[in-house]
Amino acid sequence: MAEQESLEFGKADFVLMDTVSMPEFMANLRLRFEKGRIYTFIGEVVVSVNPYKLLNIYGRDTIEQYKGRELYERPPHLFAIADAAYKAMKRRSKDTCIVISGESGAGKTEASKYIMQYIAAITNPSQRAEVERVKNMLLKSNCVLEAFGNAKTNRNDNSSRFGKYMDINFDFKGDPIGGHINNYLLEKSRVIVQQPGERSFHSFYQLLQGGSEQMLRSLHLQKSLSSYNYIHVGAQLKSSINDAAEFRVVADAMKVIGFKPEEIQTVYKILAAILHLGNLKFVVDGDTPLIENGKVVSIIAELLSTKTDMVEKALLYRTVATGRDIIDKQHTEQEASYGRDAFAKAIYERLFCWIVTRINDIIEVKNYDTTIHGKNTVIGVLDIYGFEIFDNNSFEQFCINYCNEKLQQLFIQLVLKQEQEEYQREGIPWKHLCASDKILEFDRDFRIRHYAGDVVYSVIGFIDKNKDTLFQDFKRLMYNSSNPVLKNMWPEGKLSITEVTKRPLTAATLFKNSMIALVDNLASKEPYYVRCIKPNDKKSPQIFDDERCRHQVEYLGLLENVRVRRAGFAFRQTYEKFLHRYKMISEFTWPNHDLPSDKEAVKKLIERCGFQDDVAYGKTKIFIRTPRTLFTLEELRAQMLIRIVLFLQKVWRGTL
Ligand code: AOV
Ligand code: MG
Repeated sequence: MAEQESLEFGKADFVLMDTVSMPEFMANLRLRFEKGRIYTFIGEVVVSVNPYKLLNIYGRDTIEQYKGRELYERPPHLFAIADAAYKAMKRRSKDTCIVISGESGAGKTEASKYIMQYIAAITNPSQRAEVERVKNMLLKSNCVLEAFGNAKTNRNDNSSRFGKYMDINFDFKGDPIGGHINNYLLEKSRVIVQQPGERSFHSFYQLLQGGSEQMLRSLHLQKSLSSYNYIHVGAQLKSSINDAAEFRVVADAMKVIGFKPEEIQTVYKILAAILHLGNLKFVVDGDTPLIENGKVVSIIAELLSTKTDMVEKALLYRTVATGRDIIDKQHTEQEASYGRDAFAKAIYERLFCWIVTRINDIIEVKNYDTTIHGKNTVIGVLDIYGFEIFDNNSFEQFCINYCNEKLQQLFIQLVLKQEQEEYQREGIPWKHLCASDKILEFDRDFRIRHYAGDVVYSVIGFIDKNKDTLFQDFKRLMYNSSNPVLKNMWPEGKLSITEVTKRPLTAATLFKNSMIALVDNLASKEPYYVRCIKPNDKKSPQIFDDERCRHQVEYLGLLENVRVRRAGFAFRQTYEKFLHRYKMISEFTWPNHDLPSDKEAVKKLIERCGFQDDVAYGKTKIFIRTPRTLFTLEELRAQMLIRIVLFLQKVWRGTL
């Protein structure tokens, strides 16, 4: 049980509810939210409600309170979970992972950043320069990835449009020595079009608002956002983020991480080339499409370090092999527009993947010899795009929601499995419990009953996005760029038309495979969970929308989680810690016991209080079934402490 805060803040652990019911769960969640207590435990799971305001609970003093403490010793907090994952990794050399889930805007990304800050703050006490460097890079990589992978959506002003799994590697001392990022399917369609009220990726606005006049001039850009077709929908939106200031922060971060000046320059050139591509117009002359604004083609060619006529050719023709002949087939206007957009999306996606690869090159563990230094262990932090339902849901929402579906299944499996394993380890019999499995149902109009709600998917563009065709000509164009940074991003452009025979896997297949690998990876580690809840749809710190919250509690399976936890034993503690807290209750254990083991002493204490039917004795831990027993123990302890204090006062005054 979490250290008891005053009851006015509600129950710090849902397993301590008097009855496991939705009304009681919601009343506790609401009370805690209103009192600014946004975190609550369910055993070892942290439930978090987005406060939508800055809370003074992440500072150095709070970090100190959690450092090295057991999960239950302090009030619920992300830091308690981070510390538990860190301790398991350090003490037991276990690879652990922290899985953060919840719907879009529920607070996953913020949670992942606080967790990383915590880990950075509690490690490297000896201030080794190399470890400090690694920590700094791990933290700095976040803002670069957010600039290129996050965007304002109607659900969240800083919505992650890619999935991120980050491993942090630790040496035998428990200090970070490197890391690795896996990124999952970026929502690249956003590069060319956004829904009303949404923006493209932050990076475009940052460049236009924050780039110096001289830089913009060299990129042939002007500050006015609405001049660019690809971003004009979101151009008028007021952002809660200061794009110009962020531009400088991101540029600085790229420098600190170790991006070379020519690499940073290429990043800006690619962004500019994409904006210009969006302004390209095709006109039809007879059957032949032509480019209306030829000047733009030469700007794109200059930015991508290639030739104008080659860009033009790639936009208007595609090379096809018919038998032994190779011919240039002219596009229709529709094909040319499709090709242009596919190219813009592809170069942005390639840029994003390249940024991740570069960060990985730099932060990857180097020169670590396990034969000398011992095992190198890992904590993984998963922050993925949350479940989302928009007015118009397409292929991207399908993938995002599929991903959340997989994670939910994993949660159900692992929470049960973990509980089962703990009992087996401790030699306590386990009764099998069924969690309510939620299975996908398809009916014909692409309505899918997800665990978090029904979603209707629009079929328009679905197949195209899944096929994700990019004409080979664009790949060759990029491979032949005289800018080596760009060329390196497109190695497959090396292949000639006759060598490209294999049909590429569809986007959905690639995504599915990456999700299977992710789930296998998570399942091989010891998991810790943060379950995030969004209190309202207005981004307001004041509103606790009962209906919205209840829905999330339902689909996240939190009530089942409490039941699983309580069906077994609500509370467990090592014998040593248990005695430390309760030994004053019994004359057999106070001030010290003379029994052969702590386990025997705990048995004696429990029998003395008459709770023997409500507990089980594991190998190293005592398990208590009902919270009532725990409360009574707490009450007895409090009474004894008062008596001890009174006794000591009398001794002190000499009145005994
Ligand atoms: P998400 O990661 O879960 O959504 P975020 O972590 O981006 O959601 O949170 C959304 C916004 O809520 C943030 O930009 C903050 O303004 C606010 N917020 C979240 N957590 C906190 C906190 N602990 N303290 C203060 N404000 C917070 V998505 O990426 O859309 O699924 O794909
Ligand atoms: Mg996010």
